[in-house]
Amino acid sequence: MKGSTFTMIKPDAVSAGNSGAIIKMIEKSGFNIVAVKKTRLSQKMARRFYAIHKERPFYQDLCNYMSSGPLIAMILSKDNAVADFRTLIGATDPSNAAQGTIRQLFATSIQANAIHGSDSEENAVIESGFFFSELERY
Ligand code: FUP
Repeated sequence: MKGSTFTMIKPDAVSAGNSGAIIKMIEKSGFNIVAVKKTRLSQKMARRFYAIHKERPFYQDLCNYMSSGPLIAMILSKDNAVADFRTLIGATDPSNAAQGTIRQLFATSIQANAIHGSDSEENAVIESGFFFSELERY
């Protein structure tokens, strides 16, 4: 069954000029881009997006970083989209990311890790709603 997931190409990858190469990998892996938007998060939006991490020591740094420059938000569709996309991006810490994954190729640290991928179908819907209205999605 076709599923969907949500991704952001993070500020480090956008500012390094890697967004084209990353989108090419995503498309070559069989994902269809349903919606795309280049935008910048305010500090307030970053805090809301990562609210699940608000008790973690890295929360404030993460919010500062995620609001530091433009990012590219996308909704992607594919069979088994959430799990397959997590495989394509690799582990959170690029030093643990498998060879050939997006984070192994493009991430520079655990914080500046190039790309986000939703961890469940439910969060994919919530996160997509953060950036896209129903009209933009369909
Ligand atoms: P992931 O699902 O792989 O994006 O990872 P998490 O949901 O665990 O973490 C979300 C983001 O918090 C990461 F992408 C980067 C940041 N983070 C840190 O900055 N430091 C950490 O120790 C862990 C995560």
